[in-house]
Amino acid sequence: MNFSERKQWLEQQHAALINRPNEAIPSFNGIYTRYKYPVLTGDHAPLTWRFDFDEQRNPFLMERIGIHAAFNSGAIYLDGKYYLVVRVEGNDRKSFFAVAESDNGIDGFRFWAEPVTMPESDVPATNIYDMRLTKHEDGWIYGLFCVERHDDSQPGDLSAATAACGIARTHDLKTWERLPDLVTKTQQRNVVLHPEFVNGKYALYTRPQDGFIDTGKGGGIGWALVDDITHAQVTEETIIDSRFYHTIKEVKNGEGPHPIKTKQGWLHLAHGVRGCASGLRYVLYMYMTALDEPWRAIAQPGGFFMAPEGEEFIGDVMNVLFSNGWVVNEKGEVFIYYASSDTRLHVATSTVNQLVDYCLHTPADGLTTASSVATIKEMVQRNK
Ligand code: M1P
Repeated sequence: MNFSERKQWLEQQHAALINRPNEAIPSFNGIYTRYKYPVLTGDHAPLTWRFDFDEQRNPFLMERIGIHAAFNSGAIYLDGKYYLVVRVEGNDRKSFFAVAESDNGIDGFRFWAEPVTMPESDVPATNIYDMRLTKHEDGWIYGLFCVERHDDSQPGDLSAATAACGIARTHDLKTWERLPDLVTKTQQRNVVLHPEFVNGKYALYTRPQDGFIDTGKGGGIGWALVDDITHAQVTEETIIDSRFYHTIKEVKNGEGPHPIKTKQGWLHLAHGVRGCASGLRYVLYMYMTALDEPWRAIAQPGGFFMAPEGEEFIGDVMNVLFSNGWVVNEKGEVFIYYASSDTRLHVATSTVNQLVDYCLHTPADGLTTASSVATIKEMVQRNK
């Protein structure tokens, strides 16, 4: 193939991928519907990000910048369109944010022409990722994300890192105002802004952690109120969703996107992590909190809501499902954007009514085998 033939071939391949219709997979569990294809992968990244199309500079028309993953995405539904702020990762292991949009939320996602330029805070970051989008009642759209820097207190350890919560806000997903990072006593990842003021304050779901990977004494998902989002500081933090021995969230957990408001309470999506012989296993779970007290749990369905299946097991970091984005449209349909194995992004669809029913009627984890067996037997009895 000469240069122009190869260019045409690349464009055809890319167009076939990004125009591929998605297909619903009939749902056996009746709780949500999975889809055949991921909504985004690294290969969906525009060719102009990856190839220099000048024949003089790139006579072999080789890829100059590799993009290997598109995953953990913030999501927002605005004026009838589905927007994702995607964590895109280059072959150089740097994550960055890029916006993609779709008319129907299940296929046809297109990246905007250029990635997001996120302004730096006072101390520049090495890596930023996992944005949670919140359209807050103060009128701004906030993006809270993880800011990773080398831990310079350990100069001899090249893997020593710190995680903090970066905060930025926008009205159009194009121009971002960067605010100072959240000030907290511990490291933080998976911090999420609640969409409403609570007692006149901004409210955060937090995830205190002693180390960059290890949560240590951090007991689970926390709750904190903040007076001023432009100088956000956590002074008091209460654990509202704890980790437990021999559960899907034994090692750690973290809030997903901000909760969805329903008549019956706030619907929460989170991830839980346990350790096993093959490493850490990340699954998604749900819980519900009271409408007037979003920190008070009213339903804690036992076990995982979604776990890796098929190709979802495989990728850069195996055996991981992670979600930091979901949206609800005016029909009450819920679009859950979940990533598999830190590599690709999928959608699952459900409805607010189904998810509330799931939360209110799935038995809680009784924390022992005896309790699980008794729960099954109760249902068998009722079914007789
Ligand atoms: O690699 C799995 C996930 O690990 C981290 O999540 P957590 O802080 O809960 O362990 C994050 O780096 C996340 O991006 C990643 O998907």
